[in-house]
Amino acid sequence: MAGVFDIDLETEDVSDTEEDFYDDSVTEPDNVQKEEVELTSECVNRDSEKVGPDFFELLTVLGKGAYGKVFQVRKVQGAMSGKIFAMKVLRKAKIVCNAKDTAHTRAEREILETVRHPFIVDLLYAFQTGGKLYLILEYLSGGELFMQLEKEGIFMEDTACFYLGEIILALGHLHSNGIIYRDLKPENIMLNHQGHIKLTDFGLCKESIHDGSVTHTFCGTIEYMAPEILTRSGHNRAVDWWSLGALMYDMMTGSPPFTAENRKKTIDKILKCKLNLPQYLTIDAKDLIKKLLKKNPTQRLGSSKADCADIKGHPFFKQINWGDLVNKRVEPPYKPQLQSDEDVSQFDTRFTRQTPVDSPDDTSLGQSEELTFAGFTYVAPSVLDSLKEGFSFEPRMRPVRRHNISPRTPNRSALFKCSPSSC
Ligand code: ISQ
Repeated sequence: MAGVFDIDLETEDVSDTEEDFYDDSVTEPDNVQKEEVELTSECVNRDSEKVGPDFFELLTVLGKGAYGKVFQVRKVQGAMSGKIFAMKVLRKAKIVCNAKDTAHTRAEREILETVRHPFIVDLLYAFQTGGKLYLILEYLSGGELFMQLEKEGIFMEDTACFYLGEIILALGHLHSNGIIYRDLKPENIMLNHQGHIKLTDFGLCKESIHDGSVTHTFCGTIEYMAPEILTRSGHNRAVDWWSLGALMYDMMTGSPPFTAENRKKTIDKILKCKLNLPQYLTIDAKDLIKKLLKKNPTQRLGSSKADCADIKGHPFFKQINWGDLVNKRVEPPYKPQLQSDEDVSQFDTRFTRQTPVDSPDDTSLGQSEELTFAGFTYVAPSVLDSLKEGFSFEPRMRPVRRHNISPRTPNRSALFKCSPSSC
């Protein structure tokens, strides 16, 4: 999880052309009686929303990593009681060991507070105990996009076009806020209950071991990483467009563009191998992949000041109405088959079968370490709004179709790998 977001220090202005998300043309009728209530985060915290671990009932384990766990939880007190969330729990002691991870944890919390976008996960609360940090995020019952891809094998081009379009809008929004996502990969792309994309950072810290070698510095998935990240030769937001190209290739062929039997060889291929594109792709798809997977970032599509606008204008996306897409007026290609708001059928049973336990950890850190996490606590403006409006959540029932999910095999399509002759 750490190491996912970068604050881009470039000061150039990347205009965000999709600020019209959500239709606010609906105005309140004049005859609605309104009571003015002033709500600040202090009064919410004092009266009803001094949120802590006890406010959440653990339901299911959704994922695990070196730094902690993600649970499905139900809020059992205060505002939004009964509603289902995802709760990401991080151990402070593991994070403070590494200055970089501390900075990244902070960055994640701050970025999720700042960045609101239809295709980026929503942060509702953040709080801490002596030993742990908690992030309460919207629950994304559709699971990982790549679970869907595993089921399908490959996506048809119009399906890939929809998902890539939503991802481009999310990345463009991050870039316009000076943020580089840097770690776009299948595990971080999830679906909500309707089947829309949500970028999350579910990796639970994949970047903690540094032994000086390129191979071991990156502990998570490296197949989607841009060459300039792997060589640590300095990077900018163009790295996200490389990763998008790698994802696009994966969606349409069944595996990432550069793969090998071990990490070192995979890195070698990313750095040196010529791209091999299967014949069955359309001319537009091939052209876009080629332009995104340019090893030299200055030649890569999306690297200009126009950023995502250059990609959105590519013929591969000619059918997309970007205004409709950002406002979720385009029907997703797959609607997750869910029984209820609590359904975890789209998550890996290796996790969901475990008994959920958030082990008590009230270890006190030293004063300076504690300062590291000062200001972590957070209540989202949307939570304050919901209190104002007397929010209530009715459980929704949905039709059911249970799937037998098979793990995605790395050699799902070994057909189009780069051959030694193309290196
Ligand atoms: C939301 N729902 C399920 C799992 C999640 C993991 C990480 C971030 C948000 C999530």
